[in-house]
Amino acid sequence: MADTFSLQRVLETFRSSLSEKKEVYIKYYIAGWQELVAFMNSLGNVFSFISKDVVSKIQILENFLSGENRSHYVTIQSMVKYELENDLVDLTKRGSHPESGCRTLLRLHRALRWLELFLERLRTSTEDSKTSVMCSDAYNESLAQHHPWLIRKAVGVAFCALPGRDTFFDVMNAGDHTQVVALLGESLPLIAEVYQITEDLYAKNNLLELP
Ligand code: 1Q0
Repeated sequence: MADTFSLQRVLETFRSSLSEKKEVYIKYYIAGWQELVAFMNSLGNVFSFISKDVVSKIQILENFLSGENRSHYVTIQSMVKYELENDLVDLTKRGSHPESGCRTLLRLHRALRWLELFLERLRTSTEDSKTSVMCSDAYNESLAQHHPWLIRKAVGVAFCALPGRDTFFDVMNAGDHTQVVALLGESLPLIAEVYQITEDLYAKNNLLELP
């Protein structure tokens, strides 16, 4: 991972995460998240409670990727099959498998929806649009439904500390505004596709509400 964030790299990792058979490689999926965490860290300490949570979830998945059962953790599809067949998922309440790959990835999956909604707002925004508003609208439509009141409050405070739209465009390192908007237009269908494949897989296996 290089020190400066680039939207292009995020795009590339998500592109690499899709196999020919439209399965999702966990390795690249979490690499995409690592890029986003680096970006979030560059925004300041207000966001560290968020990035810490993402980092710990990435770590859980990395441990599976390098552990003795790693051959089952190549794609999200193989992980779901393996964990379900071997009763490795707490399905209704937290029990002996509080940190399964399935429930951990579900948290990132829900956050990916937030990202998709936020980036779509950013793409279609105008000069006087406020990032804090775009962020919180996207949040209320997605992740907020899964968060208790206290976290929603803390997230609301963090949103107020977001830099403005121009800064966002600059840190994406993808050229001038028109180029960023074009790249966003290219990235979003990919992110949406990865999201939808995961969503369908989780829905089919009744995993969307894992504790
Ligand atoms: C740039 C602004 C960042 C705004 C992030 C918005 C989402 C906030 C969510 C914060 C929740 C964090 C506190 C922990 C919550 C956990 O309880 C919760 C559930 O886990 P568990 O184990 O308790 O059941 N965790 C989650 O829901 C995961 C949350 C992940 C949030 C990930 C946000 C990632 C943001 C990335 C940077 C965005 C860059 C945007 C533009 C970049 C251009 C490509």
